[in-house]
Amino acid sequence: MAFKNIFKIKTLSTAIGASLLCAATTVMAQAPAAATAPAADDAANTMWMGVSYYVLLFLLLAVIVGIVGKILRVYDLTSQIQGKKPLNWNNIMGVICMLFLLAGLYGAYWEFTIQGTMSLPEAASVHGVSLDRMFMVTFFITVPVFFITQICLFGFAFVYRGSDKRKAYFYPHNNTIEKIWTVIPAIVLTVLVITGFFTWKTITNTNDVKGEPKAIDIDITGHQFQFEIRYPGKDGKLGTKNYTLTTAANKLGVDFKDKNSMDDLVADTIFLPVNKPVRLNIIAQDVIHSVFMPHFRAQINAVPGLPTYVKFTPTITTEQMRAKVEDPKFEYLLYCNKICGGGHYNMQRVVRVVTQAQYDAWLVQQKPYLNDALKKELKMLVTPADTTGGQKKLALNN
Ligand SMILES: [Cu+2]
Repeated sequence: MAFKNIFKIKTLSTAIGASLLCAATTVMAQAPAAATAPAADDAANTMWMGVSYYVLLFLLLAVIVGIVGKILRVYDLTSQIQGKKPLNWNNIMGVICMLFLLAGLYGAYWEFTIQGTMSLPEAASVHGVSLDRMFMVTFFITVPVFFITQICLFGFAFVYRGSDKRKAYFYPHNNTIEKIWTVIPAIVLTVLVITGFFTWKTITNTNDVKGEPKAIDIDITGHQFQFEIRYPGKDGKLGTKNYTLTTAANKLGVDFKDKNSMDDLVADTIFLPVNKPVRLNIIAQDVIHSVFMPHFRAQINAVPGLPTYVKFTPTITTEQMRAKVEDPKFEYLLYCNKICGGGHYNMQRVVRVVTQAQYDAWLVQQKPYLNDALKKELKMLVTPADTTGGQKKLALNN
């Protein structure tokens, strides 16, 4: 359908009718829901009404633009019939281009000043600093290019708009210009991509590096709607898991045939010693979740059946960051950022970066994964009847 047909009277009335129907349905659907819905649903309702509001506003704006166009056309034709000078569409289009440029530049300024203040505080991990550096380099290269090209594009459309006083100069080709705008972006992009590749390589290499301290392994298991946290015990090694061993007491399916599992610990909060490498061993039990720690500039999916890893070294303690952001209640957080179901919004754990001494003191207070209920289930508890035989009964994993 040609664009001009959109404004045919039949199409226009159909669009208005559909919009009114949509508005009425939305309002009617929301009214009883809002009256009965618990407070937690209010945000979702408001959001939904917000979307309908903006869609309708856009349609209204489109209709207004269409009507103004029609009025101008009618005015133009009437003027021509009356023998008056017709409208100068070149001027109108030139002014529209200039207004669009000014509105766009103000929008970009607003983005930088208002949205910019909402950006994250400084990176709190070693690799986060190099990621931020890459971001800033890309930003300082692309932003001037953005402003120059937009100003030239719309500025030229305005300054050199069609006029009876001058004739357009036919300038079909210039090899030098072609070379400049091909070679310079190619070089810049190659440098950015190669730098990015090496940074990415160091981030995704989760193995321990020779000569550097061994990473602390922490087990993170995502399920609807929480992350379970398991720390290695004194041996510093996490025991293996096997999903077929999952029971009510053995929620993570830890395999106790592996001796390393015996002293593993469970925690509610993730404590990390500052300046020590940490490796998160990640998996999901139901749907895809994601382990997202924006302050450490780290994110990786938690996938059922596919272990993923993320290794990083925190560099700023929670206390130091509280002072930096001037918020005594600041906490680093680990969020799920995959929309994984109804309780997704609340799927998070506090991450606290502390000194080595604070970490050691905290770790000894954590409860063992192998608790009494699990020992009972695995028939590892020694009952008086067992002791008479002088042998401990140990039936692992049934
Ligand atoms: Cu999730």
